[in-house]
Amino acid sequence: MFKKVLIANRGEIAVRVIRACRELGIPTVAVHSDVDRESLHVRLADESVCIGPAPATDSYLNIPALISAAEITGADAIHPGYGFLSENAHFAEVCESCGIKFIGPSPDSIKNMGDKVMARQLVERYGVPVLPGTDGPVSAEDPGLFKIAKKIGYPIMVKARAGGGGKGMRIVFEEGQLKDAILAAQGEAKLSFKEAGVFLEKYLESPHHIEVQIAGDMEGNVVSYPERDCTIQRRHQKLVEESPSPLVTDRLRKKMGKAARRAARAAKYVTVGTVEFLYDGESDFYFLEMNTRIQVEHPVTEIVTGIDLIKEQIRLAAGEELGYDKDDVRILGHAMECRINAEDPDNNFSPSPGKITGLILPGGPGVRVDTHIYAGYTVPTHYDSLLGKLIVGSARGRDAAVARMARALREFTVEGIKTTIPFHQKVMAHPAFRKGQFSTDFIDKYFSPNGANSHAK
Ligand code: MV4
Repeated sequence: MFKKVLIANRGEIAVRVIRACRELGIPTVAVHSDVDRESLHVRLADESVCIGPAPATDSYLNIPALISAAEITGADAIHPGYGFLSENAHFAEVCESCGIKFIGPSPDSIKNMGDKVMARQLVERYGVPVLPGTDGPVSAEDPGLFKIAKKIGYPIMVKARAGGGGKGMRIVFEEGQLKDAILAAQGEAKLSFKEAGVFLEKYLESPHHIEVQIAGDMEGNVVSYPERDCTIQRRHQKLVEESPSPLVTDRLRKKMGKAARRAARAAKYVTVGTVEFLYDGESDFYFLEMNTRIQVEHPVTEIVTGIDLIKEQIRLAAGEELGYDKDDVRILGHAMECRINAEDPDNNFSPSPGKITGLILPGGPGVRVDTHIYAGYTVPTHYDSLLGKLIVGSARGRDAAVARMARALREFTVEGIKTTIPFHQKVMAHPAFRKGQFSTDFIDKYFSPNGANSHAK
């Protein structure tokens, strides 16, 4: 096992990783930027190192500063959290070449899955269903373009090969829109990812976003966990996640689990990762992408299985064997997570940083809060707006979990800044949500741009 772990991240995930290390008996090193000196992860770690000024490019993305901090403190492993350098194959390579274990998959796994064209091809060869699409990048000038598109069939989605998070994507309903869409997606992809390549894929209308957590060890053993439903999103930001999905039957769960394990094998995956699928709501699902990191919503799976995924991740990175398989993993009830952001839901979810003057965290049966905030903490403007996650679980199923979430949201009080708590209360009260009847258009369909909800529509 590792002697000391450096956490190359901030916020709630840094706190979460420190907690797992503490329980494993591993000393921790926090790193922080100038403005994060008073952050909770700095207080909870055994040691801390300031790695630079507030902008992430100068601190949390500063590879030389991170490697120096690990060397100075004698850390033999780095946990990247999510975001920042967590899916950066170059960083994983630098760690490796410095004799520091990157707590994540190999640089090759990260590279292969980061390229959405390669990922599609790789998993398809392992028998994972993918939507009809191109095997490589396309150009607006390609003389065979319309023929290729016709064969896929409209509507078509143009997607960035370096994509993810909804950037560099365009929907095309007819031939006349195709070239402009390719050019626009290429421009956006170039700006966002410094890589202009785009590919075509059949567009699936009003799908469900279902993802399957997987884990793999160095012996090639893989396991899949029950799915998470992440269909409730706004502009590609997930807002509510739950497990199991209200839509997924036992039969479908088995099929998706098998497909996810195949994708994990295709990537030669070690540690924990996630296979994302689009589900048509009837009988078919398709590989979307693989996330080669721990995700924000991992606690939903932890609550519904009783397995600590961060501990699993660290253990597997250290070379330990998985020691169990899919049939050993049980669904213990229903779990749900609401992301609590420093955003004003009545003002188009605009950022709301500032000082938290008062704070009451919810508690009681089946309630977990993963957060780095405290009364007196100032939310900086420089980073994402996630304040924390409210996670609930109930052995009695989805209705009980929704009731528990609504109860916990009522208790949750953050003073001094605006948060998404009132928005989540409206979601929990919404009849369609309560019935589990929603697809990716839920927010647009039921919540008007200013945040006022309408049950009438
Ligand atoms: C799609 C799709 C429909 N068809 N691909 C959104 C984020 C990015 N990872 C991929 N996304 C989508 N890809 C095909 N072929 C619809 C989406 C999509 C979406 C997916 C899941 C949850 C919410 C969404 C909102 C808009 C679009």
